[in-house]
Parts: sequence; structure tokens; C-alpha cells
Amino acid sequence: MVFAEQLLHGVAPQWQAMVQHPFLRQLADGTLPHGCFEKWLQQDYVFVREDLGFIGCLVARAPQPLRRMLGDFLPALHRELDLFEAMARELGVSLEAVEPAPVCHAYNMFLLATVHTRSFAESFTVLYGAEKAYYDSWAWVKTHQQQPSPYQRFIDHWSSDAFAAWVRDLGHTLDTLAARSGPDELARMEELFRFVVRYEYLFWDMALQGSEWPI
Ligand code: MP5
Repeated sequence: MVFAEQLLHGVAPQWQAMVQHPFLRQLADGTLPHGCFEKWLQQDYVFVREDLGFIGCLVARAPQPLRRMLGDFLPALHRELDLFEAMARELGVSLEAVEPAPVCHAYNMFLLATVHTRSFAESFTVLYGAEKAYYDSWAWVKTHQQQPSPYQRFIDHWSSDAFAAWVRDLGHTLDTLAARSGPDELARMEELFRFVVRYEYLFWDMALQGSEWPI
């Protein structure tokens, strides 16, 4: 994975800060204050629901050989929403009328703006970044957790071998796309990737510290 690895190498300190964010550390050692996971659950539910629009547009823009791979991700996202709904019921968390927090809204809008205004390779870079971020974050929790978690189904979902294989496929595809991109486009892909790691970091921050619209 030449280009995908290069992207990760270029943001190594930020990536490490994201993967070992205090939210994830406290999730792993069982000290996450009550309400933080529930806040994340509500906001990520909104995020994934909106993400369907980003993926849908990405499918429409994809070169034909990539349509199936990306198209199959849509039902996977619906199954993920089912998991959110089941866990919310179990934890007594309401998913009704959840307003997106500023970072959730901004991240979703960033994804949509990217897929509508940037090249396919640039948009795909953003998808790879978001998926890789989730795999690395939850796999870190899985490796470091001290005891089974009440949120185990989420930990197992994004650290699974199946999710790892999907992220690896995305990385290989990204390499193929990058091999056909010129230096200007590659630079824009790197820039977008830096935004992704920052948004991912802020998303954990929001769940841990709360971040509401001030007015
Ligand atoms: C993902 C997510 C992973 N659910 N939430 C954030 C903030 N970043 C990445 O995406 P998916 O589509 O749920 O696998």
C-alpha cells in the first residue's frame, strides 16, 4: 500500500493522537464517564445516516469496476444503523430528534462537499481515511481493553476481520487511483486526509467533553 501508507506516514503524530484519544483510552480501561458513550452513539447514528448520502454520490461517480464494491457498502451501512438502534434500545438511549453537534454536522457537510466538488480519487481518499480511522481506533480499544465492555458489540464490529479486510481493500484501491493521479491531485488528496484525521479527533472530543451549539 504505497500511497495509503504515505498518507498515514504524513499525519503520523495526529493519527496516533486520534487512535489514543482519551475517549478511547477510557473506553478501553472502563473509566469512561456515564453519558459519554451514549452521546457518541447518538451522534454517530446521525453521522452514519448522513453518510449514506455521501456513499450514494460516490457510487454514482465511481468508475464502473468500483461500483459493486461501493454499492455493497450501502446495505452494510443499513445493517450498521440496525446495530445502533438495537444498542440504543438496550442502553435506553433515545435516537429520536437528535440534533447533530457542530463537529458532526461539519464532518458530514465536508464529506458531501468533497464528493460534489472534488475528483473521484479525492473523494475516495476521504472515505478511506474515515474507514481506516474507525478500524484503527476500535482495534486499539479491542487490543487494550481490560475487561468485557457493555459496548462490546460496537468494539467487535469495527475491529472485526471483515472490517479489516474492507479497509485493506479500500487502501489497495486508493493506491491504484493514486497511481493514475498527477502531483497536484495527490497533494489535494493529502490535504483532505489531514482534514479527516482532525475531524475524527474532534468527534471523540465532542463525545467526551460535549460540544454543543453555543446559541
Ligand atoms: C466512521 C463512523 C466509520 N461511523 N463515524 C465516524 C465519525 N467516522 C468514521 O464509518 P462507517 O461507515 O460507519 O464504517
